[in-house]
Parts: sequence; C-alpha cells; structure tokens
Amino acid sequence: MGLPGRRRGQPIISVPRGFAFQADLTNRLGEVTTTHWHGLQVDWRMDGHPQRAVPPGTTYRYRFPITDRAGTYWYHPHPHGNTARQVYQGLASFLLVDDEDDRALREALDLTLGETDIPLLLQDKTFDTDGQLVYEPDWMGYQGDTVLVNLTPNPVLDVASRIYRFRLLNGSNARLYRLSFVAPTAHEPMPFHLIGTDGGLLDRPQRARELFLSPGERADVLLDLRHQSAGDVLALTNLPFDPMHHEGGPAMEHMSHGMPGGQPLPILKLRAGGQIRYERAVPATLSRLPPLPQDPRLTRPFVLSLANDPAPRWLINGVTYALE
Ligand SMILES: [Cu+2]
Repeated sequence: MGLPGRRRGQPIISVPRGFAFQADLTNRLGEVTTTHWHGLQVDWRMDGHPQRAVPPGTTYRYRFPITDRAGTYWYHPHPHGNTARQVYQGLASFLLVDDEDDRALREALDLTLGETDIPLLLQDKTFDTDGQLVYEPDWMGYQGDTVLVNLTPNPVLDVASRIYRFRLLNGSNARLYRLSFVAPTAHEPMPFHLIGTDGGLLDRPQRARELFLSPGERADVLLDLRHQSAGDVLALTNLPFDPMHHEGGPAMEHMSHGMPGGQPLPILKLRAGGQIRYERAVPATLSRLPPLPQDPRLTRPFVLSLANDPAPRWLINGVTYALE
C-alpha cells in the first residue's frame, strides 16, 4: 500500500508553518463548491465558507499564511447543503503542517512520510451492484457498509519491526469509530502512544489501547511493531460500542442505514515482515503547548437542542444556520 493516499485518492498537501499558502480551485463540477481548510486558522474569505461558493466553470484563489502548529489537518468542500455529499463522493484529503517540533519527532524516530509516517483517511461507503456509490442520507447523515482507507477497500499494509506513525482522520459522514490495534492471539488490544489530536502535537505522548474518533476528528499515534514476527497479521479495528447510548429517543432510531454504528469490523490489516535493526525510543517531550488564558473575559451560553417540527434538526440557542 505504501502511501495509499498518493496512489489512489486525493493528493496530500504538506506545508511548513509560516508558509505563504496559495491554491486555485477550478470548479469543473456541475454545481457550486468550495474548499474548506479544516482546523486551520484562516481569514473567513479564504476558508471555503458557503457564502464564498465557487460557481461551476470559475476559479477561486485561496491564499493565506500557515500560522498553525504542526499537526494533521484536512481539506474538503463546504457548500451549503451539499458538503456531506461532496465529501462522500471523494473530495477530502489531508493537509499536514510541519514545524520544528514535528521535524524533531521524525528525526528521533526516523519517520518518513508515506513509508513509516502514514496518513489514513477512514470513510464508510456503500456500493451498488455496478460499483457505483449509493448515498441516501437522512437527517442524521449516512453510514455506508464498507470502510475504505484512503479510498482502498480491504487494505493491507506491509510493515517492518519498528515504530510507525499513523495519522488517523475520520472523513466519514456520520460514523464514529472506536479504534484499536488488535493482534489475532492477544486477549486485549495493543498499547500505542497518542501523540497528537485536532490541535496538533501533544506536549507528551499518552499511552492508550483504544480511542474514539468522530467525523472530522484526527488522532496522531505511534505503534511499536518491534516485537512482531514475520507473517503476523495485526489489524486496525473498530471495536464494538453502543453509539450515542440511544440518546434522543425514537428520533434517533433511523440513524443506522447500512451497518449499525458500533459494529466490530477490521479496517486495515498490518502484515509483519522480517526483523530489521531499529534502536529508537519514543521521545518523552513532543512540543510545548501555548499557555491557556488564565482569565477568560467573555462567557457565552450555547444551548444545544433538538427540534422536531417540521423535521428533526439541531439548534444552537434556538436557531439553525441559514445562508441568507
Ligand atoms: Cu470540516
């Protein structure tokens, strides 16, 4: 599979912090679209806001400085009402920001993007008998019956006896994942290190055996495969769980088209090869986090609620988004 994102699927953008980023979106779809830079701090005119919709046949120039910390960000369309479908149809990929902290980490562990530092875009889709995408969302979104990794079904990655970095992105429409790495004979999931989240690198690695990833969310992890023997097949797996604990009552009963949420399923197989020499250790410190403001000056109430007339929809402070 190597860097699956580069062979199949969308291009991965990698930029250093401080870079003057520029990209032209030329819309050759038959409908309006935008490109939203998920997680990055950019001027709203540059952020793919629905009010800056790009009509078919036109070009929009995105230009902004990269000011964020190193981390795993992503880009996808954000037109009003069609964001989810355009992402489902394939318009989504990574934007990786690099800085001194990230370079130090890659040097310490001898990580190479695409070989041992691997972005994994998780998306569930449904295909009809002709292999065409099926998309039939309800108000809660859409869950497909096949989980693709970097648009690849049944993916297998050949791995060596060393530490790997996986940058996990949940690019699914509505599916939550409870992720862990499972060896076939072990009675519990393998330990790994969580080293980054939506906000970039953590200050220190955190040990974990599983993590929840909701749509749009990223997790940056290190997995130590030094003790695997040739021929071992591990799997990145979705462990079973009870989605939403059925909160929301009867309105939520429709949420599972295709596979119900929380069903166990293998996502990516890792096939271990021969032993290699690798003498590195996970660094104790990854980054220095910017200090939080000690004295918040502003308190804003956000009341989240669910309305059922005329159709179910979520509200913030009693209102929903309107384009006008
Ligand atoms: Cu987004």
